[in-house]
Amino acid sequence: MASHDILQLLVSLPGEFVSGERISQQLNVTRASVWKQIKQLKEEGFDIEAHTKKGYCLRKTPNSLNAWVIEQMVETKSFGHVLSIEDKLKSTNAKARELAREGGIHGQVVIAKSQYAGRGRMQREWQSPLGGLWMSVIIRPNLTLANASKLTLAASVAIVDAIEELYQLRVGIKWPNDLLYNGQKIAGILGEVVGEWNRVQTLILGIGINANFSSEKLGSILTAATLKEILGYEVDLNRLAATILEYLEKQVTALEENLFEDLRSNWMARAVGLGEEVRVLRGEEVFRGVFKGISQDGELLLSTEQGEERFSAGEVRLR
Ligand code: BT5
Repeated sequence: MASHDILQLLVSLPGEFVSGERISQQLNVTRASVWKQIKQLKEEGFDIEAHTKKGYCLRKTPNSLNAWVIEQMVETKSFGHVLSIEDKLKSTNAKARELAREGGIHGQVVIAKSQYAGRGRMQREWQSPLGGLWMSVIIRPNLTLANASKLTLAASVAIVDAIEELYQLRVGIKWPNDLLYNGQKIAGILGEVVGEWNRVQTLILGIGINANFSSEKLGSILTAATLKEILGYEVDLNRLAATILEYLEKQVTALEENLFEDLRSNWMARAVGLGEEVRVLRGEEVFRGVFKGISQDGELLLSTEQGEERFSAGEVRLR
């Protein structure tokens, strides 16, 4: 923790050298301890320039995931203020559930650098190699159950907005929770209610983004792409996490204030297959029709030969 006090000091003086002596006096630690902690920070990926006479200067924070960096970056009321990063987890959603049961707070975040049993919907597998952003947020919203189902829509729009702001990349949303670029999946969302279904007190929002790895790592999944492949460079995962949390908090707050219309139109502006003939799978059933949009209750609207069908769960297949 003390090393973060050093960071705090260096960050507060951007581009300036701070002498070892000043650090040791201000933080009441020995010069040797300052040196040791700077060494540790460098190993964590902080680019700190050391000069024998002038002292230390923080040049750049690391691209790789770092809880302290995200906490400093994030400009939110509560999202991401409590945040932990693990090297490897079964699933961040499973971990967030545990944390929620132990009293985890609204907006608390858990991130894993890799997951060995990441989950998609309906117990499907979610491949989560190193280099991705695998993150779950505990949400204790002030929402009815009906409105809580709109949180996945809110999360989709939040991620799309973040990716557009950071990389000027326009990503499409395939109902209900796939984010696509040129038809390839780059991110998925898994919303799960903790506790009883008839009362939403806590929801875990799992977000998986294929960021800094090559899609070859995904083995047999051929319909995926990663940000690194699309952009041609590695993205700053801390900035990505922080920006998503900012947009997510805004969207969740808007939902709590019953402002669904903006979200609905933003969602539809990004929807893939809107106005087109699609198939919707619900369990064993297959429906064909024209994808008309999202209702005021957040359901998918399909115009079929038999009339209008509404779906709150299922899968869309594009032509
Ligand atoms: C999803 O499910 O898209 C939800 C994915 C949520 C993942 C996050 S990561 C953090 C948190 N912790 C978790 O354990 N989960 C959440 P679904 O729509 O059911 O899509 C699953 C399908 O996507 C699989 O059956 C594969 O075909 C495909 N798939 C698996 N891994 C993928 C990947 N990394 N990229 C693209 N497609 C993938």
